[in-house]
Amino acid sequence: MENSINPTDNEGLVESFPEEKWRGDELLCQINGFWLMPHFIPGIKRVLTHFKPLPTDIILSSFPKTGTTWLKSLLYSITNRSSIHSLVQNNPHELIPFLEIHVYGESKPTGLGIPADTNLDSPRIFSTHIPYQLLGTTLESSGCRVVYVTRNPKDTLVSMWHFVNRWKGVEEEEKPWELDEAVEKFCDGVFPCGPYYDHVLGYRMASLERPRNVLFVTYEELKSDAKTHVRRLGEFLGCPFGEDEEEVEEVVESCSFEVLSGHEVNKSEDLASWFPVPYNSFFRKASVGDHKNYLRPESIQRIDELTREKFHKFGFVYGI
Ligand code: PAP
Repeated sequence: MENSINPTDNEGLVESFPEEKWRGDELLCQINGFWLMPHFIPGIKRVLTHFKPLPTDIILSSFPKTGTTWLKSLLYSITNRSSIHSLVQNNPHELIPFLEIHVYGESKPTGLGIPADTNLDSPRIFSTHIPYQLLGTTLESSGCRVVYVTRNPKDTLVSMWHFVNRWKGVEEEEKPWELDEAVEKFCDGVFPCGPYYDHVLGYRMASLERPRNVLFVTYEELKSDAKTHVRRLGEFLGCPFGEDEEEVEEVVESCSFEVLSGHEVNKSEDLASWFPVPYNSFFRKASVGDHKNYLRPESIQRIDELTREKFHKFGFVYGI
């Protein structure tokens, strides 16, 4: 789909898009059917205007809270096997920059800034939460490889709810985000980068149409058989593992929640350099099905109905 953001509208046009409250009085802006956080819109616009991927680039795409941090550590380790120890000193988000934040974000007014300390040897790896419906034209233009990770909608919602309640302003001053409000907004699609279902389907369709360029992986399949999927990622990224299982095991182990969340850098209460949230908020529980400990049966039923309507009806039997 062509994106309808006028390339000359680089700054200050947030007001011209529909707005809606998603958490207390906080607003999201709707662009091409997706609800985006106003703070990130200038960066997103710059990505859509300026970013020209190289054919060798790897783009990790995801809806928030579906496994981005995990996949960052995996993609980094798979493509930089001799530097796997970097994960001990660096939060995965600082090894792989977000396009719309670290590369083209607010602090990079020219839209061309790549942080000097970012490891951007070829292949360059970037991440993004931008929906395929907005970024697809850019991605297709270069033949770069895209890895998309998704996660059960209920676990994604619960993970986001916890995460938002760790944001600096929310934790210290504002009222906590109520879970029922989060459910309501998730189902309405008025959720950062939402609707979740459209985000997932955009990349899923792309992976079906262009399987050599877009790999679709789920959090749950990675959890249940990480070794198989790490091998699959290696093949897809053009750096396959040999017969030796040890290398695969080392990658899986080094990127496991248990190991990663134990590093001082990831246990830190310090605020991340790019967003006012502590580094340790990217590592909470990492379990499949945790929503059952939080969501009311009526909420589960409501989301499951939506999942059937949005996914199952169209042949994607996932998410319940
Ligand atoms: P982001 O979109 O803000 O970057 P993202 O990394 O996608 O967040 O999601 C965080 C979730 O991944 C957390 O899930 P939880 O709230 O259900 O616990 C976090 O615990 C989980 N996570 C982080 N690192 C790993 C890992 N190495 N393995 C598995 N899950 C992980």
